[in-house]
Amino acid sequence: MSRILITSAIPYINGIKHLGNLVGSQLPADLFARYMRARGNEVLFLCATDEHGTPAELAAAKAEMPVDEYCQQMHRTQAKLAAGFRLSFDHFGRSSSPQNHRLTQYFAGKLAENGFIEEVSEKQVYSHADGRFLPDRYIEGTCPNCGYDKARGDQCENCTKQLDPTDLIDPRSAISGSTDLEVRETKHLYLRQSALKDELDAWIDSKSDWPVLTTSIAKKWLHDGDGLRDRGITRDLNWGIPVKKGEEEWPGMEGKVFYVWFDAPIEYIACSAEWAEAQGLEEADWKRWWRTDAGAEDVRYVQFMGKDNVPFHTLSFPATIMGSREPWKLVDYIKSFNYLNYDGGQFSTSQGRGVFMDQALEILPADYWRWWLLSNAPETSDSEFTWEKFQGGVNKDLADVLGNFVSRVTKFCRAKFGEEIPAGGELTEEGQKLVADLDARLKAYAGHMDAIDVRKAAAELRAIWVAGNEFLQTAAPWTSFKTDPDRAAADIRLALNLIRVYAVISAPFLPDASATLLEALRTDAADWPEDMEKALSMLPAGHGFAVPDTLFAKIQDEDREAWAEKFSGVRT
Ligand code: B3M
Ligand code: ZN
Repeated sequence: MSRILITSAIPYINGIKHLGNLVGSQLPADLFARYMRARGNEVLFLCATDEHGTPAELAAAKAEMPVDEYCQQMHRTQAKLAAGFRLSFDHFGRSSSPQNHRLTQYFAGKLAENGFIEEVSEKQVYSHADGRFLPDRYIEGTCPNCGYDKARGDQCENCTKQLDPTDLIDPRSAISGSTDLEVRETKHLYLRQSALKDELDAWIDSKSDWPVLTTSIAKKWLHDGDGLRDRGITRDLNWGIPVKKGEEEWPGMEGKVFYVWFDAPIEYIACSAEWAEAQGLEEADWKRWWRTDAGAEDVRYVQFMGKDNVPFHTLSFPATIMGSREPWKLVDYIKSFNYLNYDGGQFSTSQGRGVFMDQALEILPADYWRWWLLSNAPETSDSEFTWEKFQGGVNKDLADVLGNFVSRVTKFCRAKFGEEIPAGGELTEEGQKLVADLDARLKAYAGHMDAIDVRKAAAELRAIWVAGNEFLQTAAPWTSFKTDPDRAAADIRLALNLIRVYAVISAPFLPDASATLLEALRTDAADWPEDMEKALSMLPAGHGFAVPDTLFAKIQDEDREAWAEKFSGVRT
């Protein structure tokens, strides 16, 4: 048994997330967490809402609510949707928690103590039309790196380059569109990441097993001239974590808060403190996940995120940890994702384009979405959601293959032998072949899951379902029943047992279907099948079952067309 710490990138508070966000971090993280638990490991799976910064401020203003109330309400909404998608977080925290205030200020203090913070007089953009300093995200312009004309002052969405607002060509206010901007002087704190460059370089070099997507982005910003320049970690905003040096005031920093990207990853740690408190546990209980001097040396820490988040997780956050010169755990493996596109364009929160988590659950249960999204996860390249592909995937894999197998087996048994596992006969030759085939395939499946190769794992799982159908086709118990009912009974006994195995191994993808199947089989034996032959004889003759309702309904053409139409515009 190992101990696995899993974090998903924490979603911004500024509204309900779309399916592209979901498949890029929280959903695959959940898949992995469920799998690791099923394999008997001790798992701590954390996520939270990212509540600071201008996105929160902007969204609250739009909703005409005080920002703290807005965050509280939206946190509840996001938590409810996460539960709807069966995301099995051990804790869903908030980056605005007192725990994160304390830890963020603590890290800033340690970094200052160790000489990794510099106080800099900075030029900041003031907008006359808006009557205020403009935070980075409130400034738009052309990216100096790739020429994209809607780059934001903090990052170019198109080429992922981290930017400062003054880097933008032809800058304008995102609030008013005004170009009447003036640069004024103000003091800010900078994190001296550049002083940690060699350490970061060596650390990333030591991660030879990381996905290419992760290391290529990290290396690019590490070696790309100014990629690792020192970055401002304070902002002139009202909402956020007040700038302090540990528990002490920080002279000259009155009225300023930490930059959202400084405190957001620290929330991974703070979230475990929130979890411990919610569970009535002690400080030592969360520190054993995070401090290598407090029991975390054998923890494997895995992070999930979209590719635009990689620079912050491979450079800025590790720099924060390293610069503390304290034994906090660094990430062991970063699984990053490309983008999922929507029907010929991009999913977009700001433009309301695509399908959002609440809307998805209104039209179909979570398992349908989980399966399609995960089996089409944008791993090696961007992938695309279209209603045709979605309909095709759901109908073929879930209805025609898995659902059909369950239905045929349970209904045939009920008709010929009654609603219990039939007695008689012994493992047939086809049955033996199936056992051997499944044994090999399950190993391949587990290998892909261990490696977090999501699409490959889904493909192997589908192949395992297909193997069941093929067995049924060759064994043809409906034929053998007429001449050799014992033989038919043995094959059906195996097939019914296979449904239990399907329920167990499919649970990380399809938690609800898995529960339905186990209930129909009247068992809670959900141990991972270590020995396939044993696993396939777990339910003995005479064990009762019920024919479950249709596991997965097919998506009809009318539905597909109606949904395509409904989601073709923008959300208001
Ligand atoms: N909230 C961006 C995002 O949701 C950001 C991630 C923070 S992870 C510490 O994609
Ligand atoms: Zn760019």
